[in-house]
Amino acid sequence: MSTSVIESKGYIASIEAPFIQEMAEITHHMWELGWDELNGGNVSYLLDEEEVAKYINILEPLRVINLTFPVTELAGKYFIVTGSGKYFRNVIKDPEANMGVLRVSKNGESVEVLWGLRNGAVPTSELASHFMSHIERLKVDPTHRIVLHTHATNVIAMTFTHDLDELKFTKTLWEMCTECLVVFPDGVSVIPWIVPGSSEIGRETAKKMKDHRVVIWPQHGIFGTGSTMDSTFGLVETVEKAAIVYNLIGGREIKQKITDQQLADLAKAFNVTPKAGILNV
Ligand code: 2HA
Ligand code: ZN
Repeated sequence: MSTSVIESKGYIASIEAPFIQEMAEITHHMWELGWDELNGGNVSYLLDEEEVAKYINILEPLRVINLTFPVTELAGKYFIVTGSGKYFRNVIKDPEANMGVLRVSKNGESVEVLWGLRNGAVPTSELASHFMSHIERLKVDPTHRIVLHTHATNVIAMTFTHDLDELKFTKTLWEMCTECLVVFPDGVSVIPWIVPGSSEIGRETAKKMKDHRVVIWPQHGIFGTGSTMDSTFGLVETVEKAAIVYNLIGGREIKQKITDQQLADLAKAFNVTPKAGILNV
């Protein structure tokens, strides 16, 4: 934290912060895809203190919001998050009203709002799932930064007609497009239907995050995680693409498909290890 930032308070307009721009762009893009109707979807992005301090006054929090689920593991960490009840459609028009930059308090029991969430807005209703997922992903991947939840249309549709066993679900997705196994060799996980916004769905999602980057919420949507906005969105986009193909095929007769041996050959060629228990080779 340089003194010039403290003394001058001459912050470069916060709105120009690359992390605010990235959030505004991705929410707009997902809204355009039709995935985030109304207030559907939420994104959280773990930020470096130095990066935040370049654009935002980190010394004078605007207010404090208590958490119903303590997250001591995240104490002192900075996030930009979408706001509860806010529409992805509106983020790009007014980032400061629809998103917020937060710092988790030292005891992990509250967050300080440093920027945004104007007019008393609060962080996403799925903050429990986001924070608990960040905790688990950081344990297995120190480069982890992003949790992205969206109502990807075809993934939702697929959870009506496909078996929800996650090994079977993963295998079908791998079979739908050749790139899938290479993009998510770790597969996707699926939790049971649970009331959204609850700590319970947060805990169940986070349990899966110990060994998956993608968690599907049946009849609701998808959680994707990653180190960058590009890789996280790309992962979700690839799962959704496979689900589109699955739904396009519908119940029609399949005349040929990628065999297990071909999937194994693909994994070898691209040097990835397919999640165990799926391929019969
Ligand atoms: O309203 O997507 O899961 C935001 C949501 C809840
Ligand atoms: Zn949702």
